[in-house]
Amino acid sequence: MSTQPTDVIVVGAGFGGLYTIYLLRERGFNVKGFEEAPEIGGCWYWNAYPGARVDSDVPIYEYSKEELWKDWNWTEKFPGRQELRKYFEYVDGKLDVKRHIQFNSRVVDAEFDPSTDRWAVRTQDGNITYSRFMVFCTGFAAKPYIPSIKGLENFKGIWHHTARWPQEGVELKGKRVAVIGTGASGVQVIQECATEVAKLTVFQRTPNLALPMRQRKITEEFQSEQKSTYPEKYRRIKTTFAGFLYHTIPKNGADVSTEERTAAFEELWDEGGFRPWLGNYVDLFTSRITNEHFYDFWRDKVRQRISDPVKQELLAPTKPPHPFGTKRPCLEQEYFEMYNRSNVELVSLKENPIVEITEKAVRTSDGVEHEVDIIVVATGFDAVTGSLARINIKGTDCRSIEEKWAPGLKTYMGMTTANYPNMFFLYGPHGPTAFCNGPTCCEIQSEWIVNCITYLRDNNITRIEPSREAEEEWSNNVDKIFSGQLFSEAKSWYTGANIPGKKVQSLNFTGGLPAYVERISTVAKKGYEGFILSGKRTEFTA
Ligand code: NA7
Repeated sequence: MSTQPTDVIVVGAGFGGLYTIYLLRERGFNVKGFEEAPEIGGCWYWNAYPGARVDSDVPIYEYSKEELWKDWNWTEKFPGRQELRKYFEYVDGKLDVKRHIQFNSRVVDAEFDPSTDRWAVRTQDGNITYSRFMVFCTGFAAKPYIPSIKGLENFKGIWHHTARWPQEGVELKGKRVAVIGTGASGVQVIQECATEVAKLTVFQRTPNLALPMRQRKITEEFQSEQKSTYPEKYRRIKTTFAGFLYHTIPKNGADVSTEERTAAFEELWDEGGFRPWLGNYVDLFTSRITNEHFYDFWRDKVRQRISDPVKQELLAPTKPPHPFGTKRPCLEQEYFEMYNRSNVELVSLKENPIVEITEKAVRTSDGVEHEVDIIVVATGFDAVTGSLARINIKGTDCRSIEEKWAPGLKTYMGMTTANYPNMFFLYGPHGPTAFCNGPTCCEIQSEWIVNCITYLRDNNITRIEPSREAEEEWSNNVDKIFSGQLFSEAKSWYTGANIPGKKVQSLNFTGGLPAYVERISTVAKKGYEGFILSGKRTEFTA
């Protein structure tokens, strides 16, 4: 058992965790990191499934610090997992953060001691570490969701959830493969393996309104030429709705002529990536008219790529399955063309749900036994809150965070929650998380949190927590913005509706990054308005 207290414990070693550790160390704090995985990379370690790739393009899916982009070059506009993992190693070579992290160490519980204003944090090996502050950088997708499908445990072939795919891979070539789920993970697996497997059976519940990735190779020369523009780009992405390099079109799509709208949609489509989603008309998420116009445009584009009319209707239905973009679209590379292959079968679970998995097959309600060798379970995550709720974090009222949030999510600015003093989290509940490029969101929140902890140290304050009123106001604000949008019409991880029994609500701040940054900056400038600060003037260890 460790008794030596530290200043700050950081949980998680992905984008957020590494940057937070680095900033804290540079400010002179004694920092200790815990990471469940044996290596750095966060979600890029865990999601080892075939075809895993980021949906943000170069140069925005990386740190904006010059030391880290100056000599680093990517090979593709949308980098794949292997390259991302090399990038994390490169970052560590520059920032030297690994040495602060204890790997293979899952944090299982944490308890706040009001008599010392410290957290006692226990890892699965039973060791306890004491710390003044705790920062959870556990991401939004740390708790995989595996639905209870009758008989899955009896399957004699190989099956894995995409986020627990073996690091050494699984040979799919020549095999009969089933993919359950067509979210971002399912789509990537499908388009990656369809050309090499003997047979691919896709079990789809809801079609993915996927957008063209427009992937391409990028050379070092090209990137060298571009690098003088990076500082301005990194400044600009923090001013856009979702941390990308484009703003929304500052007009209502519902108000413009059909010709103007179609021309705008064509331009968005040609550019591809997330631009048709996050750089579309400003009323895309609030106006059903604009949303349906774009859905019709998307459907007609996609249908041209699918030869079988039955598959056309299943993959790009006449009527939208949900408003476009209210469930996360993913980026695809010839995903729809894969369904023109004779070895790819599409099973619609809406008509024929899975009733059982037998020793060698997936049986659907029409009695068909789909015999397979491998099942890819691409059914997503208990997202956003699940990453924290799976840890037994006890606050001042002895309730776990899971218990606190069960009736309704409450946070202050998506980084703190009442009754959990000295605890911060980033890229999680009530933050801009689901609508913000990951590294951008992590940098913004991480800098805010480290500035806050520095302020506390410099003012000999040993305890901070949001007031109930501040938490209530922020949470109501999140709900209010959300209620004026179309997001509640989709059953997705954005709202918790993908998990049976989970309360359906907005898990994310959907007001856009500029509004978020404005608010958190104002709170800091006003001496951390909305927080209760108290001090015992105990020394920090640093
Ligand atoms: P997602 O996007 O939550 O997708 C999960 C998929 O699994 C989705 O198609 C679901 O259908 C399907 N699903 C879930 N439960 C079932 C059951 N019981 N039966 C059949 N199909 C099911 O997870 P991903 O891992 O793809 O992506 C998560 C995020 O990670 C992604 O958005 C990126 O930000 C990175 P449904 O749509 O609910 O009908």
